[in-house]
Amino acid sequence: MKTKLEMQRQPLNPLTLWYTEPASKGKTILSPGAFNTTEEDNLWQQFTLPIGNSSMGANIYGEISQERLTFNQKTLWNGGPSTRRPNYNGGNKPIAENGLKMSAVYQKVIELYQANQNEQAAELAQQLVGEANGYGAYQSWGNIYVDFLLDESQVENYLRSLDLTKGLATVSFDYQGGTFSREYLASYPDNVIAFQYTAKNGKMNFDIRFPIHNEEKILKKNLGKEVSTSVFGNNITVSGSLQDNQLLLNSQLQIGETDGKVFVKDGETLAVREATFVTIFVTASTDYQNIYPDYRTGETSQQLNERVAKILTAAVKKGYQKIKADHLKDYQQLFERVQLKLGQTTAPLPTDQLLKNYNEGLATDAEARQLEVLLYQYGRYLAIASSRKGDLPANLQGVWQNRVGDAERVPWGADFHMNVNLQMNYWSTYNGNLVETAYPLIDYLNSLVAPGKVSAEIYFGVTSGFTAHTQNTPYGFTAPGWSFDWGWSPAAVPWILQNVWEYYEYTLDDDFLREQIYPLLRESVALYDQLLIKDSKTGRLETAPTFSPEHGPITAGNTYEQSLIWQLYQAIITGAKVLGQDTEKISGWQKTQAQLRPIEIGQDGQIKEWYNETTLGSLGEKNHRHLSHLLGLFPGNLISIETPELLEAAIISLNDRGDESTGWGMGQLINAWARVGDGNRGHQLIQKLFKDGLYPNLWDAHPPFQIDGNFGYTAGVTEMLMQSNLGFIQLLPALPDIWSDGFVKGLLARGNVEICLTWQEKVLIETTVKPNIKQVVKLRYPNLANAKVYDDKNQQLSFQRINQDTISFEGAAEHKYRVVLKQK
Ligand code: FUC
Repeated sequence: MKTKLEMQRQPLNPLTLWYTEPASKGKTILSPGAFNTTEEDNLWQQFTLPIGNSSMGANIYGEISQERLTFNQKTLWNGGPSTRRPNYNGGNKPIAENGLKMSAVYQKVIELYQANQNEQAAELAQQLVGEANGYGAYQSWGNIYVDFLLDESQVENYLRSLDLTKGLATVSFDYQGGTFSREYLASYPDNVIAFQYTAKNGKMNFDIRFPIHNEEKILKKNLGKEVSTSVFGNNITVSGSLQDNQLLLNSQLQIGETDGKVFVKDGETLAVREATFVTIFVTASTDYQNIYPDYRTGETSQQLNERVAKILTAAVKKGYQKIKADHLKDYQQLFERVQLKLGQTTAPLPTDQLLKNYNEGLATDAEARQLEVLLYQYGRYLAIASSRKGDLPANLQGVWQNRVGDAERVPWGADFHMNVNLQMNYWSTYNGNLVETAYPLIDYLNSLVAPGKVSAEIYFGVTSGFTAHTQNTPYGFTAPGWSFDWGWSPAAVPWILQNVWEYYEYTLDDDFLREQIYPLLRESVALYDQLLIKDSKTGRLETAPTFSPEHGPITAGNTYEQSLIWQLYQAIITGAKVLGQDTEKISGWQKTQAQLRPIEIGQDGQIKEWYNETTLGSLGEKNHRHLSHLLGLFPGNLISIETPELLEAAIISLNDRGDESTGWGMGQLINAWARVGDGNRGHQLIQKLFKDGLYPNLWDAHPPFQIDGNFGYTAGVTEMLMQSNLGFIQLLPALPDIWSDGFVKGLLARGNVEICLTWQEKVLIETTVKPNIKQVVKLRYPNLANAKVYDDKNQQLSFQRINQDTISFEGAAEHKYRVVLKQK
């Protein structure tokens, strides 16, 4: 295959991922990862390009002769209620292995801790587990194959791309004097995946199939699908159910406008002949509904079929061009809010080559910046493509998943992991100015309350409040896993509620707070009001048993839980004051919060992860990937530039953890170092992430592929440029030397304030501030008191000087204020 790309093509938009070979020709880098990752899985995770509208996803291989797309629909999950599991109860196990009621085990553990019998308490705590039966896993739906019988040796100028400015994937090449182009999009407004194929100076002949994914002898385990395919007219319909839980599924593919001949080739295949243009539409759904305890819409297979057919018919009628126009409008109004310029170029290099050059130190500065900006915006693209209103949140792989089977084949079941991963998926949501993509998370959390109350009652013996732990699913699995060592993590709920609370912090939407957020906080606080116990030595409040995610000893109280519980009370106290609700409870909550055991500094000056830790390394593992004791630094605000002693200790702890980690671990480190204010260290970690945690398609590698690191990176870059967690907005708080000149537009700060920054030679020149709501805006930057502030009419505005670095002024809604530090 010859490529004359540089000569023939226009320079591509710098926010495009592009390649000069189909995915199957890619040379894999990094290790494939665990979970029996096959060579095929590895190619998929490293080279295919994802499109998605949140509820559906597809990965495009861009093959010449046999085009292939893997297809997903986010609700296609095994597990949960099933005729095979009439007693499915969210994984909860009312009676422990030792024959005691679970809540009695919990009580006994507390008593043992209070009697200082710590070892016995920790041993007994191991009984606090749930059961795996019914956990399930997210299932790949199937593949779409388009068989063009082409002689690949005659192809020239091959290009495969994903344009982040438009949310469009393309494949194009020249063949025997003609040019063949394929364009793919996933539309949120029309709920379809749409293809447009065109041929110039040539004709297209192909067969198209949509087989469901049922490989790997899954049928024997009853983890497969039972489906039938009907091909009629210009439509392929696959309908049936999952063997494991009888979830109904229905997917339909239809050929729309074309000048070619369309006919049914066989019971699985449609044929298209002699076409110069063809449009194809795909949509799918299941009878899943996120309502406890049945999790089904109640539809019959026929009704589901009608619902899916209706969406498809409307799309075909609307046509590709209108669907594309509406897709662009919908996508771009979100994507275009943020612009980042770090001096990047538009390199004439495919993305895999650019990444290679970056990692080998061969990229020019401008090329390196191009890749950094591309990855930044890719995180925003992936959020829009995997998390829209009306849907489940982005799972461990967003919406993209190519495997079938149980959680031994599907990495971690591609579930909702709440001991860091689901949180990280939403770290870049708000400051990246994509608040709309948070709705699925907030809805999902609300859906965990009903099953989570059952878990709270079974495990803690309480009658109010809800809980959930490390892992959960769309079927209300809220039990603590099936092994304490990774499963137990009740503080996962206060932690994820921090992401939910941030919705309010960033939007200041009181109505939304009242209806969607405050009731959730209340349910969580109701639990902690009952769980907190007094530590006999310090007289402080703590919970037991506690476990720092996947690390170290089981103890009564640890920094992870204490920091998160503190944050939870902080949120409810603020929320109650804003809404004027529960005012009689506020002082009690304040008292509780003040009595929580605080963060402690150890003998080496480190933040202690456990209260019985002495020196660094006296407990736990060296370089453990979880930074659970530093959540007060990021995403919390218990450790900050305003608590210099704790900050110093956090730096010691961060250095002790080191820079080697999994993809998401490096993502978290970037954010943590940004909060420290060390931009150069942040950039060092960015380079590490590019080298050890990124595939050629710029997906994050655990390995295998896990999407959290993508979002973690995007959040981290924003935190380097702007932070707003301390009651004021810090401008360029952690700028690396290498980003000496730049511009960023549209970051969102807490308080619903949009920020635009211009800097040169590492010095802030000008800031534009646009409050979306009237408020006092507080800004911080070295010597900001020397700045001049101008309003919309270019009139100089007087401001309050809080100190030499901090100023504030009254901002009117939707007005723009320019803060000028230095003349350009
Ligand atoms: C957490 C991490 C693992 C992995 C899994 C999905 O449990 O400790 O590294 O990312 O989530």
